[in-house]
Amino acid sequence: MKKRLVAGMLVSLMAVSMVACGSSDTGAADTGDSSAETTDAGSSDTAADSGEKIIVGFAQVGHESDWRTASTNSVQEAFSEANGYDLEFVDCDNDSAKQIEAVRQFIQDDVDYIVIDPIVSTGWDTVLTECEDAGIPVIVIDRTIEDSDKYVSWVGSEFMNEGLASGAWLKAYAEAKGITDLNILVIEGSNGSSAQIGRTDGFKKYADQEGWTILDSQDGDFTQDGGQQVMESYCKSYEGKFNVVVCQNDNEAFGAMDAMKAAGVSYGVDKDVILISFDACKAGLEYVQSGDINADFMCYPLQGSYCADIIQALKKGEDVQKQTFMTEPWYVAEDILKSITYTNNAGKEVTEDLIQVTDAASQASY
Ligand code: GYE
Repeated sequence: MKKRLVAGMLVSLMAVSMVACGSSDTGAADTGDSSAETTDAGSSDTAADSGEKIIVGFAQVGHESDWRTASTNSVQEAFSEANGYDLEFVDCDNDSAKQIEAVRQFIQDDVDYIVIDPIVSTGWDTVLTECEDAGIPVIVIDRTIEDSDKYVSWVGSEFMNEGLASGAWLKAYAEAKGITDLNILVIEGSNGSSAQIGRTDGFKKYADQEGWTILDSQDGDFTQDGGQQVMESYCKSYEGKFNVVVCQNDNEAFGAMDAMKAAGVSYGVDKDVILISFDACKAGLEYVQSGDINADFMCYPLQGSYCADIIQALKKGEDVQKQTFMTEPWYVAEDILKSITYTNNAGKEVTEDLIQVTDAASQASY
């Protein structure tokens, strides 16, 4: 396909027909605009209909977590040859320089569209300007770019709301259990990623407001090894001093559980430590169900079909919306709180259900 067709195409912020899929309990697009027309994700025309392959370059973050594996699979499925695409996939191994290089290579290769899941949220304007000059539309998925708007559309999660929800849940849970003194250790995700920034800031807002003590907050790089190493050192430095551990993704939580087990610290429902996690992948939800993780805040990774729908819309010369948010449920181990109410990042007070994990819920996850 000749990409120059799309050069100069108007990309509007206005609500237009876009995508939405899934059920409310597994993640879905939230257009944030009730007037937006929606269609089932994946129902759009495939590129195969037109005969010519659409070349897409995808600069993926890496392979650090269950979330990431699901994301990669979702994009590879959406941009399969059978669907009429030729996908250039680059695993950037959590290396920002490598990711910028991958994007420059896509420009050299004259791809039709570039998809980026940005490892970090800054440092993008120069290379995105190069994409723009080459007339190649860029679609951003998952993490956000904060220092450039030279992309046509972004699909992902409101990480700040995930962090705020975790804080709102901990406040309500501690009250319900009569726990007054919260001493918290945080294992952060990869530093400088918008997922880490949003989850950290959202949770910290509650910690500041409620006067909780955050004893320490270190980078576990969203990996199981990272979570284990940080937790091993926490168990030594803060022995007997903490009763909450917040892991910014499930894989870190798996590592942290191993480290706590080895140090003789118990975690989960009515144990020494309240354990909070994010992602709610299948294995994560199984640990919520068994009571090892107290609460898990879902982040929905299956964004490939949304992305393909955006490309199909661009190809037809249609406007696309600048942002599409995933809708994400919150999962808990116990049936003691039905919902949480908090003020979200848009300044709106929302009440959201807490879902007690069942076999069906964990098996339905990614
Ligand atoms: O939470 C984590 C992954 O960017 C939302 O990256 C994503 C995060 C996800 O490695 O597991």
